[in-house]
Amino acid sequence: MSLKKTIDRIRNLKIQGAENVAKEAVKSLREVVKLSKAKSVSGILADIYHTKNLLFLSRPTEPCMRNALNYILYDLNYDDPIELANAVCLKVDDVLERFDKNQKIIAQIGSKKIRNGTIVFTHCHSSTILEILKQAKKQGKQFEVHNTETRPLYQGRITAKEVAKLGIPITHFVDAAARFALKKADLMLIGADAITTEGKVINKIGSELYAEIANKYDIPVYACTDSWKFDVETVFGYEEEIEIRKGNEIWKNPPKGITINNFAFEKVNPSLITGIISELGIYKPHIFIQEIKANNKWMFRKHLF
Ligand code: RUB
Repeated sequence: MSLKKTIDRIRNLKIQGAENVAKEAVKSLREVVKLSKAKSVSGILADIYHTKNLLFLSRPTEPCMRNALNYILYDLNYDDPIELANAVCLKVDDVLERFDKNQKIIAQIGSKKIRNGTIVFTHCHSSTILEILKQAKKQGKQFEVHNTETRPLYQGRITAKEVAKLGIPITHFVDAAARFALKKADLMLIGADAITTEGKVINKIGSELYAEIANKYDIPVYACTDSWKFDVETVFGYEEEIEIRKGNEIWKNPPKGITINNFAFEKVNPSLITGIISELGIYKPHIFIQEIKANNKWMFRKHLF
């Protein structure tokens, strides 16, 4: 797929979910490097940095994509243009393998939270949550899923279809009925788009509201995520309103005089989160941040920003 097409598809949410966005972005960088007409190291690097900047802008709320691209760019010290291009392609393969491997680890850990008879509540569409459910099913567990439609773009329908395809019973609720969906649930599992430096989980709008309801009913809440969702740049602060999308996603032609707020994401307070499940294990949000810092030192290199 061309870089332009990938960028359009990320912007229009045809490619959605943090890990899918990151994977498609790195594949796109590989394509640019393979097709680059540059004959010198500086020429290829210029193509790489230009591509990276365009991809960063395609969905600025996705640190997983930024981390994946930064990882590829970090320590690229080559004098030969062919060696440089090959190194980028190998690093892309590394990153793709890493995401798949980590999702399998997260699925192993997360599936332990599901027992026979468990009702899992989830919101939006997360490839990580899907992998956990798939793993629990593979282990022969009999359980059910409750999920929300996730207006305005109905990513919950993607989840519902994929869960049903796995042969797991699923009950689908409108967003406003989440209290009913949660009341009978035993476990809330959500994905994450970002983890802030304060340990807040950023995920689809509604996530904090549902976590509050889950807390009220003593239902454990786990955010399930690759550690590369950590957003180093929150060091510089993250606005309260994250990714405000076009109003016409909610109401195509509203009468004059109506303001539409279409917030795509929200922060979930760490106090509402029982644990963050990642490839590093299960940790309370503040410990998770310490683990990320210890395991991903390259992320903190200033030149990457
Ligand atoms: C998707 C969403 C997902 C996270 C995690 O929002 O909020 O829960 O991205 O997904 P959108 P994954 O549809 O707006 O991208 O676990 O696949 O990374």
